Amino acid sequence: MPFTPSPEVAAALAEGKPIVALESTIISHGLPRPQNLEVAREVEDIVRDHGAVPATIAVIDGVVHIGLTDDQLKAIANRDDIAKASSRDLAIISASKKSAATTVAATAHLAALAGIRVFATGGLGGVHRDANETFDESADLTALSQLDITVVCAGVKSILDVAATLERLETLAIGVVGYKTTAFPGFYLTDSGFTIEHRVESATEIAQIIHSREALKTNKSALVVANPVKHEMDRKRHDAILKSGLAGARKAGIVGKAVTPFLLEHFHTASEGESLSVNIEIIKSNSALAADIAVAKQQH
Ligand code: PSU
Ligand code: MN
Repeated sequence: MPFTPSPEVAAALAEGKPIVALESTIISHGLPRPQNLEVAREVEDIVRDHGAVPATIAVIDGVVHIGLTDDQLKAIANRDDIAKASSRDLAIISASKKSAATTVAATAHLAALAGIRVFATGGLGGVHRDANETFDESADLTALSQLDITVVCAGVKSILDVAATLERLETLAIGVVGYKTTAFPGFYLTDSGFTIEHRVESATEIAQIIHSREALKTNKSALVVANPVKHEMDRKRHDAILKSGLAGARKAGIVGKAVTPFLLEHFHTASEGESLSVNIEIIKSNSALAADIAVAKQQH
């Protein structure tokens, strides 16, 4: 096997039990210490409480782990040598026996490799606001255009160009449904100002869509379930922090994969924790819904 499942995940794979993949970049590069470890543990418990098995994915000392022990979760949360790996980095990190947290792109790739079809994250990567100059578009989008997986997220991060990202999702044949909404969520904000065509009301309905994707063979690309956060950030504050963050990133010459962690960290500091608690609520709520979908999918 090209990966090492945790005992819990190995048993679930063997018995065909519902499993939810969880990404680790959020833990290493998206949330500050010590909350990152607390949240990583809580999210796994939420998945278990909803009847599914959590599979947090990461590469540690060259080994691809699908499902982490508590010591491995600690390593991802606290070690200083944890890189941020997208799909293109996986083989390089693994062959050189290094360690990395996995982005949405890399986590989705490894989850699909292990046969896990439901995945929870915070917010997807997408097209950055100045992409016409920088060409900065997250590899999350291209990865999801090639994988049979359902990703639960709070839309795309509000630091991005949401309109452009929605256009790219359409081009890449990545399906989008709104969970109890037709307003596309904006991560920290409940409504990004853009509409989605398809609204779903329940995990069962999403499970039916997953089966229909398989029957119609439109499952070569991912399905995005957009789940809006209930308690959004103060909008004025959000917009002001975003503006100063974008200017700060430009001034500091932040480029490439450092952009997203820089902006998230700026939000958490400048909002004095408001964005952090919204981010945590997002991850928890998405994990609960992903578990419900994984369970409903098994019952059909
Ligand atoms: N959602 C969060 N926090 C995060 C991320 C998502 O709430 O840190 C991460 C995901 O791993 C996603 C990555 O894949 O940000 C996108 O990074 P980039 O824009 O460099 O592709
Ligand atoms: Mn990027």
